[in-house]
Amino acid sequence: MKRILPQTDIYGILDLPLSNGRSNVDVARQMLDAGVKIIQYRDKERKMGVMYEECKVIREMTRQAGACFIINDFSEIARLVDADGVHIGQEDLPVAEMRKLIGPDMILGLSTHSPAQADAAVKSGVVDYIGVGPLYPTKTKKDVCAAVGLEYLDYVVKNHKIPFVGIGGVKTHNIPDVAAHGAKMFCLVSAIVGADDIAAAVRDIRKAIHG
Ligand code: 3NM
Repeated sequence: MKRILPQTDIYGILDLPLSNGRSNVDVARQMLDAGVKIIQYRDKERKMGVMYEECKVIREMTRQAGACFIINDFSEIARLVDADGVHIGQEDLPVAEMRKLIGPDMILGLSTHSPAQADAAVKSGVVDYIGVGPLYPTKTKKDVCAAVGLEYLDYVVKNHKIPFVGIGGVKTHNIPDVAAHGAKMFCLVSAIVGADDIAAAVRDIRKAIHG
């Protein structure tokens, strides 16, 4: 059956180097306990075997919590652990090829950084949601372009119906601006995984989103 990205306010992404010494499993546990309903496993450095073992555990945790589990880049791990989807970037495999690898039912997400990339993602017919960013400067993603600003968000809101998540330098204090430009789903990486108290950070973020 086709899997669907939940309509939810916070899209969580794991990032080990920013997690203050806590493991991905530990951070995922705290995010799930705080009620985060989408978790993406994103690791650019470690060995496949390590990632696989962690993803197996996080898959089980997300399933029990009724949360969606997305894996960045590694479709083979996603298939092996039965993740709900895969997220890729502009320089990864073409989305049509990735769709062939993961089959029709898994969720496919794509990072986009410009109107042309959003148009292409929608036109492909195989992408289920897009990342829209980086809205503000960020150091979390190493190879990403400079901040694209809220104009790009405006373009997506005005021209496309595809689900999207606003990302990149989003913090509690700028959420009202991002929301005012039409975002409904927000991804904050360092602001969540780097927080001393993840539950409190998620509560504050929700207050900023919902007023
Ligand atoms: N993707 P932080 S920006 C993973 O624009 C990622 O596609 C981006 O981290 C994109 O909330 C980003 O710490 C990192 O700024 C976002």
